[in-house]
Amino acid sequence: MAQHITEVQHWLQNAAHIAMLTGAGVSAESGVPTFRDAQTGYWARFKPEDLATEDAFRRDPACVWDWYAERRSNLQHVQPNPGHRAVADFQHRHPGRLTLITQNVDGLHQRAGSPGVLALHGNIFEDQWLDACALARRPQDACHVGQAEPGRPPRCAQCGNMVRPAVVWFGEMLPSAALAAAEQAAARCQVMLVVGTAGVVYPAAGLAHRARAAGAQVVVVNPEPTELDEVADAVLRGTSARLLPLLLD
Ligand code: BJW
Repeated sequence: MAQHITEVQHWLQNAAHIAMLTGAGVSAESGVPTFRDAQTGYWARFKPEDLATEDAFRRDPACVWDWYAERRSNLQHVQPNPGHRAVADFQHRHPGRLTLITQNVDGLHQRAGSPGVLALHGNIFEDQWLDACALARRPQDACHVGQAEPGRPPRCAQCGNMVRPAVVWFGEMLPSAALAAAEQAAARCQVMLVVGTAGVVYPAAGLAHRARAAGAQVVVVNPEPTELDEVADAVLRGTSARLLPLLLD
């Protein structure tokens, strides 16, 4: 392992461009639950098809809204950890050298100070219309979230449409600009760090395959085995709060 770390540090030192794909594990040491941990993960307690699909929201908007409201509220009390901070520090010391791609919606990378985060699965603190708004004229027009009433998610104060969290649910397209930029970074990097993700959700996980196919060294950082270990040139078993400060020193 120590030898592996030294080798990966060497790859990173020599890489003109690094891409990093992060997942829920990066925020675990901040106290944010992951999705697939067998004991504490969200999907150990809830079914994804009841909470993370558009169908689920249309069936029971209050239940889905409340779940997101609780997660938003819990996130107010957590802080970025040394893993998030090591990435942000590296990006500030080496401007433009590391493209940060995250599946996380928790905003912790941004709060740690990372610039230009490519948030593939959206942002839990933002809202969007459930259906297209007839009053919106430009794509950047935002909805005006009204007051939530007990048992009912809020509606847009302007057009009356239902409002939902601006995250990417199963079966939905990822934000096209962020995905295109992530694919470009995967295709041009010399090293891709895959940190704190089980590597089972696509198209995000496909970025590691893409980087490998383009000749990059792929490095998995995770305390547990992942679906992407077989694509990796090196697998570092450990937590991100411990290993990222060592790798990105
Ligand atoms: C630590 C740690 C520590 C713990 N340090 N590590 C190709 C093949 C098969 C299926 C598909 C495919 N292409 C598309 C699909 C379908 C689907 C999919 O991937 N399904 C698979 C699950 C089977 N994908 C989609 O639907 C995507 N959309 C799409 O493809 O659109 C195209 C299209 C649309 C319509 C028609 C046709 C095409 C959208 C996926 C959206 C995922 N959304 C969620 C919810 C977001 C909102 C929310 O937060 O509520 O995103 S699901 C959930 O999983 C969340 C996460 O971002 C995502 C990934 O999870 P992640 O980050 O890997 O977390 P965990 O919990 O799984 O893993 C944590 C890891 O951390 C573990 O490995 C731990 O060991 C580790 N760890 N402590 C470091 N301290």
